[in-house]
Amino acid sequence: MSDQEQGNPLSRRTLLATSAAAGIGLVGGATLTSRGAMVPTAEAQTRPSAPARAAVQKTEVHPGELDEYYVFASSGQTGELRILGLPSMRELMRVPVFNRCSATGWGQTNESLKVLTEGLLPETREFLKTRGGTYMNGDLHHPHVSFTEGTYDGRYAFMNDKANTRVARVRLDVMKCDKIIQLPNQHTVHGLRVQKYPRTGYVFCNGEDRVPVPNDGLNLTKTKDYHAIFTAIDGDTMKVAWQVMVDGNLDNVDADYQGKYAFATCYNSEEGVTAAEMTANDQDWVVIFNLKRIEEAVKKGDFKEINGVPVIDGRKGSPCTRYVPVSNSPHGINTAPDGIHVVANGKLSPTVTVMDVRMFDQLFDDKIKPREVVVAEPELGLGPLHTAYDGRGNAFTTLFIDSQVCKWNIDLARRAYKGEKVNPIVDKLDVHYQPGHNHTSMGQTKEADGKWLISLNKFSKDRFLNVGPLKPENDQLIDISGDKMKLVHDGPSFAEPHDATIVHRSKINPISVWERADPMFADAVKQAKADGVTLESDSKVVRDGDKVRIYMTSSAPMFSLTEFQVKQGEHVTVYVTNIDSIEDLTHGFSIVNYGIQMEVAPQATASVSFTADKPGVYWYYCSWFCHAMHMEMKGRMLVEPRTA
Ligand code: RUQ
Ligand code: CUA
Repeated sequence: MSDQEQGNPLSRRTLLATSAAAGIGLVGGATLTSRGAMVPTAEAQTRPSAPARAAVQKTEVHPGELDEYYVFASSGQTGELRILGLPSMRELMRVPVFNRCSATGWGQTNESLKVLTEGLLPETREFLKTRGGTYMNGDLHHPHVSFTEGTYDGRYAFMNDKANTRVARVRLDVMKCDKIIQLPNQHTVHGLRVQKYPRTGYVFCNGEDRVPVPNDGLNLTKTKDYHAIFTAIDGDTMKVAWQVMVDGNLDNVDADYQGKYAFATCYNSEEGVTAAEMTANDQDWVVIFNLKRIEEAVKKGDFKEINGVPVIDGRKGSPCTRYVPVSNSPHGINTAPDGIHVVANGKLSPTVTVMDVRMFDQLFDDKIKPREVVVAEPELGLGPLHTAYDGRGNAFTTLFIDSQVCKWNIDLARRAYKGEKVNPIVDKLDVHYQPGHNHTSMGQTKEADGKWLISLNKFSKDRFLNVGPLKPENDQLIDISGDKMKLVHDGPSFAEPHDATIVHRSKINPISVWERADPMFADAVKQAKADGVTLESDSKVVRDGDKVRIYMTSSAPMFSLTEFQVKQGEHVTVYVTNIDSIEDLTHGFSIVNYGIQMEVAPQATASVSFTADKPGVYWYYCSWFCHAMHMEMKGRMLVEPRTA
């Protein structure tokens, strides 16, 4: 670290040079004391930093202060969505999505099981019958917030599950997942992005692996007949709108700001099944999808219906797609906030390929050749994976192998591509270590504000106290408000913050207390009505064959039922309605030795079903700290033994 970075206004070297030139004791706003130490003058202490020094924004968020941005971060193989505050990088919340969660009961409550199971494919449902009915794992890579007219509208976040080919939606008013669907015909969902204009609209989902379509076991080894599928989901209904079969496979995806195109990188144009086969060619491609032509083809019936959804043939020669050759195995693809440039990141090539979306119309009209949409291809360093933008014409590309972020200028890159002798690289910064995704504040929208960049680094190695062989990863916060990037914060994180979206807090407006009419627990309301029960006021045990429904309320520090009795073997459903309406007064419901646990936030109803197969006395208790008498907030479930 230089003296300047450590806080000295001038380094010794600068001092020697300038004082020699000036020959006086007052140099650059600093006074030389009798002992030769530099003391900054008052003027130097207050005036803006010298151009050589990066501007530093305030990162400390003092106790009681709020962050300026939400970060919606993925968690990879953990399967949840995480919400951080930026610039503090404090973790604010974890939203269970594809995982199971002990704290909230996600994967156990009826409300969450409905979300986790209703969108599964019929064959998956069959397959999971003997496996608890739901998947236990998910691999959440890419969370993206819904758009209206090129910027975030705060309605939803959409995200993929690479492990089990699912797409989830999280409601941003309550920060809970309300829909999950599994995609037919496709094997894995990797890249996921949403339509930016006029609104979301479509959620674009890349099928990464190639498999037989349909994948019914009739073809196992004829790999030339495997296919990768691109899916567009309707974000409002969470149903598949259409699919496109492509050549090669699909890695990452993005969309334009005009609402006309989506585009995806492909790293296996060879259509191989081993790494050697997949990387044999010098070139792969970017596939461009023409949304209007696809919609027309669907309207005209120009598709095959496979597993209940329209599948369009978008392989080479199709009017719906174009294939733009780029270097072998590109990875991320990112649209710039200028609405013009799209960058495909080289991964195995030290270059990124810049395309101009304004030329895509001509490409689809066959007026130009695919490579003519390429307007720049700067060489940035080793392992370019993802690119983010500051809204001032600069791009920031992660270099996985070099462990750096490279800041470069799009216009300079275009000029260099035309043969001008200019260097598009503006700055490089070491990150620690091996960055994957990076993100700028509002940088995936038209409102990119160029203030912050986070680099999601896959390895932390020596940056934190050693916690054993499994290390955290490292999310680094970088100030990009100045010419030079400035690293300001290291943030350890558990597996695996693949991707993140930085959203200004003005775009997000969550509520603090549930609406009683919320669809999340509409089934409970309906059942209660059928049982003649008012959830907010009644405590009741309803018997219905071998089913028992227990209705109770919670109000700090009491459950309305301090005991209920069931018979061994009965199928029990417990409904708890939290009638406290004070913000932040969440109760929990846990039954000892029955493995039951759920969260009930203010004004919510939550329910859980189980078979009372163990006779005896089982205490249930409130598991979310709610009151000075929280420990006493409990009751007994009495399970009467079965009589022969
Ligand atoms: S990918 S490290 Cu799953 Cu987003 Cu690029
Ligand atoms: Cu109610 Cu703790």
